[in-house]
Amino acid sequence: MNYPFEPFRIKVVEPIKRTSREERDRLLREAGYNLFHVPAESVSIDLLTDSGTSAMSDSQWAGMMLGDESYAGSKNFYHFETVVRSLFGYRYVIPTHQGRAAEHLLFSTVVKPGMCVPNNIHFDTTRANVEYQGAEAKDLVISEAYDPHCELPFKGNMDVARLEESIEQVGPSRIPFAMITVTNNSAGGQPVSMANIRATRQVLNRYGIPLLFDACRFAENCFFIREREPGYADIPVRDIARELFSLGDGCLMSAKKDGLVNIGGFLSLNHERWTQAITNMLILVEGFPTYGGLAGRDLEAMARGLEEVLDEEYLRYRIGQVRFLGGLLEEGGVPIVKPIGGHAVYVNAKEFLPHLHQSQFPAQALAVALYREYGIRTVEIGTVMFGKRDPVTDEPIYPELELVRLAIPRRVYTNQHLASVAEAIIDLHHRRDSIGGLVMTYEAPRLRHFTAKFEAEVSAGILGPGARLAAAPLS
Ligand code: PLI
Repeated sequence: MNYPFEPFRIKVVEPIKRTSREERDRLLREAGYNLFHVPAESVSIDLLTDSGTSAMSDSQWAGMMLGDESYAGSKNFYHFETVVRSLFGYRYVIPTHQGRAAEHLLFSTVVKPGMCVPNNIHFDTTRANVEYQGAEAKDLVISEAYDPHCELPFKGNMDVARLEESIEQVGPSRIPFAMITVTNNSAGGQPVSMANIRATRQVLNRYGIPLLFDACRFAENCFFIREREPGYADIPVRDIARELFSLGDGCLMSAKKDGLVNIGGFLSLNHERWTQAITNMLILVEGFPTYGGLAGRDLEAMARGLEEVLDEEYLRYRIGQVRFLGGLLEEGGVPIVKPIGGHAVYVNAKEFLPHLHQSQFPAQALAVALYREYGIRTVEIGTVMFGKRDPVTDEPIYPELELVRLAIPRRVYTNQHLASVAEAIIDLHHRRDSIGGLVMTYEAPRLRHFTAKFEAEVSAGILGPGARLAAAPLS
């Protein structure tokens, strides 16, 4: 397997604590089988998220020491503003402490009850923030995105025909803006093509609807455009990004992904009236407009991270590392979503555990078994995260995809770490029949995956799901 050279040397290391299977079994029971409640210290390899988990560069750490912590007019804000304007091209720049704060500010000022916000697929916090305003969050990704086997270069694309149909149905006056999420996190980290964004823009133009990007993983998306879209092979990723954002009216971004920082986000818009309303709300809930809930040093690290992420050698390594893990799993016969995405490999839990029905939370059961057996933490993207109940009949509604996401933090793990992860998952796949289901015993009204609690199904045996598996150390 060809593995790209890491374009950095490691200067600071953090020891990994090893735990026993018995300890992990106890921690799982204490956590109600919810991996968000397992202490990070007791995780060997943490693939829960690529968000806020990046290793910063020496330049970013040096920038942290240059933090200007003035309440108003910090020099780091002006640097940050210049970088964001030059990369994204929009007039106004509003810092926030993370992505969902930007979502809340935008939706609470612009979206009203009864409105509808289309997107290729809304991320969970985006959907929750739209719904919190009494509006509908509509997912309009192409249907192939729901087929884990379908290999398309741009499987995150918007279904432009369905978008137009939806606008006709809902009425343009009830759509304050449409969104495109790059890359499309919820269905496999799949990219969106420039041609699709242009086509989306054309439809929206006909109805006078603005287009905003969820730009969390914009650099990874632009790298895929360079690799896969005809006509872009010789265009620098930075220029591809400029072209992409020129097709929109603004963006919001959790910089905890492609900003290469541990905290931070922003909104950048052309719309003056929206910016005024958002700024007023920002002062109420986040802070003064030149820091937006962050320290000056955080703004500096973010400004530097946004520049670094466009380094093409870094992006080749980044996408290549994710592909390396996906390739090993595929060779080992583990069912994964194809093609392999930008920031994560997604294991298809429906095929990994065909003996479990979605009502038994197969992806959660698989994530639990992976932690119990090997200390690897992953995240469920399936019935726990996206399942709901019919408001009339109270019957459960299951999502089409039942996935376990192995999200790779940026610049954190080596290929040997990932080879060990692959070995563990392949081993678990050989013993998959012994993994039992789960019963949900507590759920919050929104974003239930963060706080849900589970018990092992009685049929899974008194020791819980996966309990019949023999302990196998992570090599
Ligand atoms: O975690 P935040 O609040 O900084 O960002 C929210 C957010 C918005 N959009 C998208 C596409 C995301 O992926 C996202 C956060 N993602 C997380 C936490 C993840 O684990 O994927």
